[in-house]
Amino acid sequence: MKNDSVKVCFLGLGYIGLPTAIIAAQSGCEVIGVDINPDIVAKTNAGELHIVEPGLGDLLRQVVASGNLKAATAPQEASAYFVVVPTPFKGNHQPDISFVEAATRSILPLLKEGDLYVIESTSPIGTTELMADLIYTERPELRGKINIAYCPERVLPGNVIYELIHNDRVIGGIDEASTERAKQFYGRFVKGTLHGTNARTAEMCKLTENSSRDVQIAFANELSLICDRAGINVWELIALANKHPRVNILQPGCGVGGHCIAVDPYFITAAFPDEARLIADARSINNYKAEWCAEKVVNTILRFELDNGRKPVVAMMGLAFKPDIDDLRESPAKYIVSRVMQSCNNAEVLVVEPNVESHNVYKLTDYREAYDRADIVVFLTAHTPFKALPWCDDKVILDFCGIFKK
Ligand code: SAJ
Repeated sequence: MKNDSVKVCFLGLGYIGLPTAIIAAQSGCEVIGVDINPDIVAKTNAGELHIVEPGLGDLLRQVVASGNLKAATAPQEASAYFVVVPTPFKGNHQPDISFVEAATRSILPLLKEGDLYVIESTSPIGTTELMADLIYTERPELRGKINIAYCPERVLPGNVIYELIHNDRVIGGIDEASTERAKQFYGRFVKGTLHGTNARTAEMCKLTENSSRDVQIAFANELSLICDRAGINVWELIALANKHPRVNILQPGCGVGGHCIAVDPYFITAAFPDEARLIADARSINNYKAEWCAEKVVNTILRFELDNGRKPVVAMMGLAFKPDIDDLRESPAKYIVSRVMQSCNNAEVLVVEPNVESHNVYKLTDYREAYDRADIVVFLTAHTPFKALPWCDDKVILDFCGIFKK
């Protein structure tokens, strides 16, 4: 890591912006972290992490104490600006780049010759060129005098510090000088290889990575539906098929959640509806899998009541969108729990999520107590502690995420 100081401004202190700002500060940059939320700014300046990420709290305290990271609600003049704000989609699955645009507009008065401007937010193809047009329209004297690039993040929540430093990065400038300039910056703290390309390819590369995973998960989910009808254990089937040297099938689950894989493919399908058929089908299959799981639970509850003449106790195991995290956003497990709660007043439903202390809608039950009491156990998220629970022949077990596999 180089120690020569450079002043940089990160716009957005969320799940990606904050860790990247911290790592940049640790590499010797003087970092201004900007967020429109004053609570996030206050917490960050107090050295308190507002997200859950192993190991990051200590690093934050170090860079705040050293003075290398300061948070603010408005941007300040710097020599490099990084846009790391959310890009959600609107009701019709059209991407919403209004936060990227607002962040870009906020630095327009500060930009000067020689500056670097980088978008990290997942963005539809053409966003970097669009923002370049915006900058040059408002500040025509800067045309050709600043560097503009797109560099998507690729880190996995839970392993962010390691991946920020060690993952390869794809860096696409609007021209070669911009690519080189951005590569120089990321070279301060990235140990992975920095791959240069153009902005459109870099934008599409990010969308491709997450769409590829979505398509592969959809294949596993489709197999799980077929196997359910065919009376085949899908976990055993996939394990056996994966013994082939060139087959590597992912795992089925109760749907795809989070704010990346369940979102990014729509940035392709919205722009290329005629061509992106497989990508669109994968989205439908993964969305349908959550519906299918909810229906299966509701039907199992009805059958139990018919067979036993009483309401069952049902344990819904897991609310997070993937194993061993506390993140419940866009979680198919949470969706299934709400569907079952709405449809079934003929059951006592116990909701379990060992990674969070409390929930504003559901009263949470300890996972062991819920498992002991339940007539019907529904595994939604493959949290590690669930795997130590004993198999019980006298319970109906709906294992949507492969806790017991055999
Ligand atoms: N899932 C399955 N079966 C699997 C793997 C995952 O059903 O075999 C489900 C998970 O349960 C979860 C969803 O997919 O609901 C997404 O989880 P994930 O672990 O696949 O991905 P994310 O959303 O945590 O992070 C992804 C990563 N992208 C890829 O692996 C291509 C990460 O590298 C990106 O940085 C991140 O999206 C992002 O920010 O875009």
